[in-house]
Amino acid sequence: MTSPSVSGRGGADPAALDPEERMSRDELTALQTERLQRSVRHAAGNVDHYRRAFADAGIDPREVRSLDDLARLPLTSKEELRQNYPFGMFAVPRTQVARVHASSGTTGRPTVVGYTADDLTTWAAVGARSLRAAGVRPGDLVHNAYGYGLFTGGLGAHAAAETLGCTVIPMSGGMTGRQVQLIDDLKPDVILCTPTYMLTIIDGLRAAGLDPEQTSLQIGVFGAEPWTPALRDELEREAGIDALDIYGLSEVIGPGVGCECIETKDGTTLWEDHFYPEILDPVTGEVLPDGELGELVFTSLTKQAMPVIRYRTKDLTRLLPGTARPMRRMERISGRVDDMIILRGVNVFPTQIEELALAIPGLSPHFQIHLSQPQRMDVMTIRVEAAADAAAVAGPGNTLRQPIKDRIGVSAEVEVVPPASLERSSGKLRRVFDQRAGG
Ligand code: DLL
Repeated sequence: MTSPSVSGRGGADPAALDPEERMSRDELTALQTERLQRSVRHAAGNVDHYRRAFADAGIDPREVRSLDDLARLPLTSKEELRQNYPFGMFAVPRTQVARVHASSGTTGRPTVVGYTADDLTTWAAVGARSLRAAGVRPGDLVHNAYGYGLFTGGLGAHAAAETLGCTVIPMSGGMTGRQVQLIDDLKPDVILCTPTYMLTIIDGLRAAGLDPEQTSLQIGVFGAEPWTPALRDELEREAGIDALDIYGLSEVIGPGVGCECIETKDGTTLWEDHFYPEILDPVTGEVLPDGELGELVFTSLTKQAMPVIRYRTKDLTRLLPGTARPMRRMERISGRVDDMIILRGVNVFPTQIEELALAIPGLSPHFQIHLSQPQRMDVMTIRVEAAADAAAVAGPGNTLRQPIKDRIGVSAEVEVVPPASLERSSGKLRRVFDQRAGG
């Protein structure tokens, strides 16, 4: 599924890579093992939660010698981080914490994460490594439209680009008209934002009478929400850019846990020298072999302020062998366990709808999924905008209903709505609106 480079940019010069990116699997395993031992002792020695969890599981942290021993350690959930709100998971005194971020919990308390000055350096380094993998080069002008503030995207991507040696435009999200103007005036090479916000920027360029394909932009590094290869094709075609996938989460470090490499565009290479991945069966908690679909779990190997041991991300993916780098890749996230819709017993992810809607010429990628329960029966209604240039509005809706039935196995109502009528977001987009009892 490798799509060719649109911008003509290729992979990084091997001499520019970090030594860890070129390590053989054996060298990497040795480094991971040594770092794992240190990280486990650091967590168990300095965080009450881990001290207790290890004791409850009857594990002496000094017994953790190999990567295989990891499977014996207790898992960590977001709920446990919440229970230790705000600073209970820190392994260093608060005065040594240089910065905090918080992830916006959709319900209840947010999760606070912290970084020492060294952690911030590590984060900027893996972020710079990510952007370099995506084809960004020192000297590039980078338009950063991830939100600045407690959200990890803006400041994380900012430090990554600066560390790589780029010139950064700290736009943050929102004020699309202004984003469009600055893209036209400053002529950035690279844009960083969520993939759905890039769609909004493309619409904004058009509304301003500009041709999105003709801007100065060559590369977009998109993440923070699930998106599909079909949306990559759309963004590449509409904006004339290479569109690369960057992954991360606040609890593990932020953007830059892994990133796609421009020379292969075949899934996110995970920076395994800092974050050790496992895939679990989300129900039984059993570790699954590489290649199997399950919940992604990370153990931090170098973090000081807030080490995480076997943290359950709730993201569903599979681990794949390395290609552009010896480190392993993961397949695009198909969705979060939380976002999975269970409709009359069938599991549905918004990414499946995205893929099918994008295959129909008269439809746009802007859609919402509404779930309701008239007469106690679950009903899924897809509200999707017609493409701006669609001749007929009613026709394409019918053409979406059938592939949903054939490919996903559920019946859905499809309402085609006028262009630009659905809500946009400058950050993570909400796709699912569940009005069912208990939804
Ligand atoms: O969204 C980190 C980030 C910022 C990544 C900017 C990339 C770019 P959180 O707000 O803590 O951190 O949300 C983390 O977002 O567990 C996934 O569910 C989702 N996510 C992040 N990147 C991707 C991606 C940031 N590339 C949660 N594909 C994660 C799919 C993603 N989902």
